[in-house]
Amino acid sequence: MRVSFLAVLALNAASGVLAAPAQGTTTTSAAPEVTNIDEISSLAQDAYEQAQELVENAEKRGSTCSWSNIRIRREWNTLSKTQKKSYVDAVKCLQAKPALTPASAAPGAKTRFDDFVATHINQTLSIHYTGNFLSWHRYFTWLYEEALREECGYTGTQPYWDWAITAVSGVNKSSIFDGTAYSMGSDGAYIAGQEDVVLGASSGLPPIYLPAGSGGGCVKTGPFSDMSVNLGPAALDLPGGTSVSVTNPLAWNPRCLKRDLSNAVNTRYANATSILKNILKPQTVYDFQMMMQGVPGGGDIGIHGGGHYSLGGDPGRDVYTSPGDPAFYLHHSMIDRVWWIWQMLSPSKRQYGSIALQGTNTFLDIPASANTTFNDYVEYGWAGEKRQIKDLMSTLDGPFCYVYL
Ligand SMILES: *[C@@H]1O[C@H](CO)[C@@H](O)[C@H](O)[C@H]1NC(C)=O
Ligand SMILES: *[C@@H]1O[C@H](CO)[C@@H](O)[C@H](O)[C@H]1NC(C)=O
Ligand SMILES: *[C@@H]1O[C@H](CO)[C@@H](O)[C@H](O)[C@H]1NC(C)=O
Ligand SMILES: *[C@@H]1O[C@H](CO)[C@@H](O)[C@H](O)[C@H]1NC(C)=O
Ligand SMILES: [Cu+2]
Repeated sequence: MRVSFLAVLALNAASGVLAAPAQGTTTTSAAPEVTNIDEISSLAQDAYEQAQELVENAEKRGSTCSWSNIRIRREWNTLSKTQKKSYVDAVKCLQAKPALTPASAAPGAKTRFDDFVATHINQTLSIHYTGNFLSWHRYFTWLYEEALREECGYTGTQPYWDWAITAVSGVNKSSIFDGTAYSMGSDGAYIAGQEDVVLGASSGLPPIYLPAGSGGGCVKTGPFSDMSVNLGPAALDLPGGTSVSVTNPLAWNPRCLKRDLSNAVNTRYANATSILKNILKPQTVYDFQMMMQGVPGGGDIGIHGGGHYSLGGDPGRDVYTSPGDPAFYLHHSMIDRVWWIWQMLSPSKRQYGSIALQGTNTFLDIPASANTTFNDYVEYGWAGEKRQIKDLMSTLDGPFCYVYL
């Protein structure tokens, strides 16, 4: 049985497994959300320097990752028009290539882009609120970047969407979504009078109300206005507190890409203060990944939920099908960047120590499952090769050689 995101959370909270987090101090002024951007930049700069030192030391021991061949992932707004266009063109190329997934496994997977969506749908309940949440998505995003490069001739790196910036400037005013040829496509067509999205409406927890955004309909202009979303929905939250799912989310269900960019959701949940808190407060990866995804009953959807729900629309608000919106990868690259900054504050402990990998193999441990270990494999169906988690803990080792700027 498929259950909606918050319904699963409710189940667990009712069992009392998770305690609600202590509420942080709240502020009515927007000022910290601006000044904390500088604080994050400074931590990101420290992480960059720490990574440089690690790479130089590893190089002396014969590592192939060196500062001369390292890939640097950059924030979308810092790319030139040519770079933005070449990223978008590569994504469109992936969407034009046939799927590797056989129809017997996922009849709705029509394109190479869909291979990634199908595998995410297939594994949703064993890759979120699990011990492998961060490593699974790190390698998923990297496999996608590799596919763009190896199969579509892209020579750049995976860009990221810095929600701290759009929390202040407005996500619907960002150049990521301005609808030009140099964007990830526009907002959805405006639908007036949309009700709030209500998370956890049918659970025992206090519901979370998310204001609808400035779109709601099909993406109007830009590269993905003609895109076909082929898979899902599996648990799509809609304004008004309802949700939709089809019987088989791996079946073919072609429809337009919808967005509902919500400045309010971005500003409330994925602002510089919440990002900074997520980097500085948690001392174990368990606390880090729980804060990031939102502790059930804690009244906060975390910066991970904040990014997803500020994108909104279909499949943006569907935890299973969310990679069906190509902006997913800019969001998850930022998630990975926050993890990387957190790891670089204490690299040996936070990449390989006992606090670096915690959690079990099932969504909120329902049903109860074994603890995730470094030797466990993460799998990707037809999107790419499986890998052991121990190879995915550092962005400078195993298959990886990248940093964020
Ligand atoms: C962006 O969203 C705000 C509401 O947060 C709205 O007032 C504004 O008109 C929107 N701008 C665009 C360009 O859609
Ligand atoms: C920014 O995030 C913090 C922490 O999550 C939250 O308390 C605050 O209300 C948010 N700021 C705004 C302007 O919503
Ligand atoms: C799983 O991890 C938890 C918390 O880190 C620990 O208390 C527990 O003993 C572990 N269980 C097993 C079977 O190793
Ligand atoms: C879904 O997962 C199952 C079990 O691991 C696997 O056999 C199947 O091929 C996967 N399907 C897709 C579309 O990835
Ligand atoms: Cu995911």
